[in-house]
Amino acid sequence: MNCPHTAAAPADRGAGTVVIDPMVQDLDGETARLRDAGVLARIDLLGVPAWTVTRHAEARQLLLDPRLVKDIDAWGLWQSGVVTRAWPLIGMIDAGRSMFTVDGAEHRRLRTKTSQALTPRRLEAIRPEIEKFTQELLDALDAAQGDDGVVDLKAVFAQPLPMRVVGMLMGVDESQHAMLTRQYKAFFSMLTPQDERLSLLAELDVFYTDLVREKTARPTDDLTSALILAEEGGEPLTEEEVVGNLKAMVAAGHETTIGLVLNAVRALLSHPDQLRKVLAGEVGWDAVIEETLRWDTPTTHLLMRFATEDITVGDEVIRKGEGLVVSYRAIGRDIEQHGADADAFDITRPTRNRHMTFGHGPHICPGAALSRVEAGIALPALFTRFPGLRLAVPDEEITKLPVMTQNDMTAFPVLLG
Ligand code: STR
Repeated sequence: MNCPHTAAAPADRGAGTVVIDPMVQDLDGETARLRDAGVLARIDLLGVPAWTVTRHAEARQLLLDPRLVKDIDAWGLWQSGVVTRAWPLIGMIDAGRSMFTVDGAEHRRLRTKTSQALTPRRLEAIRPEIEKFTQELLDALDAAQGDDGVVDLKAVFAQPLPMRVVGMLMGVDESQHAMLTRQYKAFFSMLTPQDERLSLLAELDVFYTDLVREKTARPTDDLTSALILAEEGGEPLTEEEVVGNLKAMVAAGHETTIGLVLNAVRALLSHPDQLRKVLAGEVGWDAVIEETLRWDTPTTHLLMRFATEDITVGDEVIRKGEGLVVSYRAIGRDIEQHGADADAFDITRPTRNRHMTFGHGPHICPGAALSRVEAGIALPALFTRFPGLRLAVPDEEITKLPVMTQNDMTAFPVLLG
């Protein structure tokens, strides 16, 4: 088999392998194929074989299993040199030492301060600022309408809002936001040549290292400064660890909430009966947010964990050294968990809060509460300001970006009404 990204041809993919489409032409079809391929499915990621878990119950169990680790050195295909830094998805795994890549006691050490800073109670303190950013961006939307009245809700609203919020939390100056948005767009896009991706990652490393050095010299009241300062009687994080956490939080905080806000708007506009119920106050915005998280997950596939021993799941065995992806989009559509109509968007669904979109276990998303606060402010504010909001093109014309791990729209053209 011809595989341009890896040093050698991967092992036989087997008949049941689902090839993950880098161009994301048919996300719903792919999600259904994954579900049909079994609880544990074989997938192909640009020529690299892996397992993925497609069901809620089994994913929950695997996410608690200490035999699965995030350390890339536990990956057989990496040890043998089959997968190298030339593989376009390597930046999703080999991302430096941080809470995203370390397990066990060290992981708790890397993560504690971040999770403490992002509790619902602590987030109440920044709610007024998020509300202010939201109002400013609503003004910007109004001002950005073209002669035809069309404006891109993604570029003008959904994308800058989470960037401002995570920038404020981490102490990243606003003058850098456009640069970061551009770099992450190129990082995630499969159209970016790998040498460019590697050099932009190196540039980001320099940027974040400079920021950490600046905050070390002149600490402020942001989370980056808090990460630098040692815990009472504790071991301080190293510069590399602070940089790793900062990178992970900016990337995650920025990218995923864009999807949550846009996917919710899209779902409501294509289900006007449900939008009416929300606007009439019959169903809360929290229900919209949770059902959107379940039905149209911002993260399609989360890369990757590695088995340190053979792990049996039903009839299949994840062999020691093999990689496991978690396919959150398929998991949200699990019929056993959500019923036979799992493919339907329904804000009154009884199981809408029982999704696993933020993960489970030690690595469960530390930003979950933040994303709920952001979406909980942005969505009602948007529909209050623009009650006649509607899509400027037929829903079928909305396209996905060529991003293998995220559910990311190219643009979301609307008329403000
Ligand atoms: C991007 C590149 C980087 O420098 C650091 C990280 C670590 C956190 C990752 C992030 C990555 C990609 C997006 C992730 C995020 C954690 C949650 C987020 C996977 C690899 C999503 O679920 C989209």
